[in-house]
Amino acid sequence: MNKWLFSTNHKDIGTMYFIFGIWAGILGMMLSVMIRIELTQPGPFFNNDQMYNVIVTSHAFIMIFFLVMPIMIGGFGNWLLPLMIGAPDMAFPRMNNMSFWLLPPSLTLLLMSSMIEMGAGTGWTVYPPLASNIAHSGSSVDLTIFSLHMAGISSILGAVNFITTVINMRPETMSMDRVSLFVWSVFITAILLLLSLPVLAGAITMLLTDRNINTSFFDPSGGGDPILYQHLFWFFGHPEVYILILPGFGLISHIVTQESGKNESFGYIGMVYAMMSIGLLGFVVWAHHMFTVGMDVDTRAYFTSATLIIAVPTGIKVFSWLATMNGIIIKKSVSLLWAYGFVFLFTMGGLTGIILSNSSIDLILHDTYYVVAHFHYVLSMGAVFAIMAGFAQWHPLLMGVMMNPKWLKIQFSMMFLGVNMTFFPQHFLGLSGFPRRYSDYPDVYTSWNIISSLGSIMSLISVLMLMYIIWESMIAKRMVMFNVNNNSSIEWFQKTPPEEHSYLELPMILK
Ligand code: HAS
Ligand code: CU
Repeated sequence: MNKWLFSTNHKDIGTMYFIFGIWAGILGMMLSVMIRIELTQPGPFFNNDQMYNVIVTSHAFIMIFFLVMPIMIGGFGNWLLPLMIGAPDMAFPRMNNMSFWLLPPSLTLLLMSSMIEMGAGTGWTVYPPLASNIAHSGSSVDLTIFSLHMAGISSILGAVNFITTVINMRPETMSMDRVSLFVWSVFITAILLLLSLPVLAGAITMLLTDRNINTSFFDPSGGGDPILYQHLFWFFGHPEVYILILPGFGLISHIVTQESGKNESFGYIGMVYAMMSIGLLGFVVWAHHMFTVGMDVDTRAYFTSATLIIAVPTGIKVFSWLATMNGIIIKKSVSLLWAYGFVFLFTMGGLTGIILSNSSIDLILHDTYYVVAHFHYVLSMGAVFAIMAGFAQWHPLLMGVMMNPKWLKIQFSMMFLGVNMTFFPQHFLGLSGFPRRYSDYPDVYTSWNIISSLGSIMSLISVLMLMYIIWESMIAKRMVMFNVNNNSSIEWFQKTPPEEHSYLELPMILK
């Protein structure tokens, strides 16, 4: 009880983040299956459009705030960052506990919001006037706002903790140009969180007072402006998408370097500056999400150009990963397979982002499935593939046992096919005008929607298979051992190792 509820240990808290994130991930996945069921064929299935929108909204919130962020920053960050900089724990261990325990009540509020009244069918952007009393009376949206407040507090405390840990807890000899790229990525992510979340908090609090105490920040009839909300939201929202991917960049850099048997990543300093530029530029491109609000042409030109520039540092990262892999004898370790998949598919998603950033094209594509395809390539195949790569890489450290590598490769192949089958056709749907957040459509869109839904079933089966593989690894107890004779190798054994004394149990050496 004390070990978990009152834990101040970075590994235990990291483990709790993993369990929480996986649980939330299953929930988010079930919601996505419901979305695909509704869209498998034209005509109503659930026959409740508000409920469909509530499902879409919860799916997005859960995947962003309760799956990707907790696992990447809370799970991998807590577990690996102190180990990588040689610190005994995080800088503020009790605050670390609070960061974690704010999340379960936050998720509970979100779930409660969809059980009462009409639910929050606002999309994760919660734009007024849809999110105002006029279209969402009752308290669902208020509970969603409180949920975001709590998740935001959790993340801000976590960000302060990571920044302080990286600055203050390194050994004196470890200068910042020696720390792992994963440490850099979490450090930069934490700064983005610290600067962007308060703006979201401000925006949703203004919405809360508009809804409940008659202010009119976003209500034109009282002199307010709904576009103001969009600016505030996307000033947070765009940095947020880099918050979701930067720790993944760090995981991938670490895995690619290690599994390629190289001593350091190609262009280490370039990688650091690329992440800093992505973080910085991420704050000056927000209005590429609002090209359709009626901006003047100069503003559109600025936001298009600024957005395009992000392809440069991101290109530096992609080409540096490729250069790091260059010349190796291709080794099909599971984590490297996920990393290959990441580099390929994230780049695809990045390129559709470049297309969307052209404001005149975006006037056509905004709010279509093309956007949905774009962000699922960078998230479902970028962020989630990075998580999978990290999990395959560090599972023996986290759990002390080994998963079945052959089954993991089958699982990778199924997931790779599944997500591409789900999201590639969504580009075609978007290009032919299929709008996002609609529960029904004319016949002409049927074929690609069927293929997309079948793909999602394939991904679902592959995730269930992963759950089975994790369970099997726990009951089969293939021990992972650290070979002391040969410092660089980690080996595993079904029972006991040949020479008892030259092997250490892996979690032991790091505890
Ligand atoms: Fe994005 C919408 C543009 C990266 C996530 N994005 C979203 C949404 C999400 C999201 C969640 O400008 C939907 C939000 C909502 O609910 O409405 N995005 C970009 C651009 C990049 C980008 C330019 N996005 C991400 C990442 C995400 C993410 C990373 C999360 C993990 N995105 C947009 C735009 C919208 C948008 C518009 C609004 C659309 C709308 O209408 O609503 C870049 O950071 C991507 C850079 C990466 C690459 C690939 C590697 C680079 C190489 C270098 C060579 C390439 C060059 C380009 C020189 C570019 C290999 C040449 C161009 C060619 C076509 C060949
Ligand atoms: Cu953006």
